Amino acid sequence: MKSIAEIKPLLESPKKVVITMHQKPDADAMGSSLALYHYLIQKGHQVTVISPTNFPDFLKWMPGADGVIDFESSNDRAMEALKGIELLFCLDFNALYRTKNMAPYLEKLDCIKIMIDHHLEPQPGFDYGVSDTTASSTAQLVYETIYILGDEKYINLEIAQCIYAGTVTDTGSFRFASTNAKVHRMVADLMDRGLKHEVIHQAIYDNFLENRLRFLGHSLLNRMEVFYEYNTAMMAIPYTDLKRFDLQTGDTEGLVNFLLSIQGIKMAALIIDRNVEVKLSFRSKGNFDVNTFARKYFDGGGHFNASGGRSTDPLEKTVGRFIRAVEENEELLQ
Ligand SMILES: [Mn+2]
Repeated sequence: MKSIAEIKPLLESPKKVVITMHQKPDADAMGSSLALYHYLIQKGHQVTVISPTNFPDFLKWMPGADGVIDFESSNDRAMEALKGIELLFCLDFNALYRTKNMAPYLEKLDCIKIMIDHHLEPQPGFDYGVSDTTASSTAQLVYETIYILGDEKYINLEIAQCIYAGTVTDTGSFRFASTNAKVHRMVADLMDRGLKHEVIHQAIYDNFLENRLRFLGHSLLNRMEVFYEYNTAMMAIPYTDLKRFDLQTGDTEGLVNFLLSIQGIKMAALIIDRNVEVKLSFRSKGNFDVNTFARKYFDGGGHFNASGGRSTDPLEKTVGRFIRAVEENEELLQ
């Protein structure tokens, strides 16, 4: 994979471009994609952003979000946008399978593929890109890319808002270890460019419906288990809970972080029965590597301190497997 700096000549003449992200995008996937979109349209390119699936309501305020095509619900429009593209940007993921039903189409595309990402163990198949696992967020990498290309004059308010949204969410509001001085300098630069951070916080964090808080209370009271001997906390959510509280995409976002706030806990797991398959989210503090854990036991991966996995076993069986995996890792969890 050639370095991202080398895409400069490719951007000198107008191109047909698609930007895509991982399925069920979070604020970093959507924020980095839309930041790049607002940059590339100023450079005169014809750009479409495609999400492999639907995305949560709390991302719909983002400038440009109303133009994002959902590959599943607007498949004809997505296929039309992909026709004859010259550049494909893949943001906040590093393996095509992360685009779910879109993956077979992306594999067949005869175009230049560019990755901008911060997850571990990138897959081959990208022509250009940046894969920096020390970056706080993909949004930060988009910001740095614009600087590398010498185009910082294009960083307008729309771009600043999208980059800030991706960074604030992926750093847990600037508290994870990845929040270094560079991140704060970037935010200072965005503020110099007109960013009002409190507007973004309100749009992301003060925008829930009542049912989401009721669900949170129910989950903390009735679904949480703490295994002090393994410094691990877990929450297993049956599908009936998702129905009962009428949860939408994104409503379980951040739930796993509550578990990590318990004194002494080093690993947290959120296990949700999504009906077709069981999804697992892992978080850790310090030196317990949940990327390896997710890869080894649950067909997943991600970052050292944040990862995800999946299981086709029923919820109870998956929980049993999780507990056995934790027991196997007893020493590493001390
Ligand atoms: Mn990210």
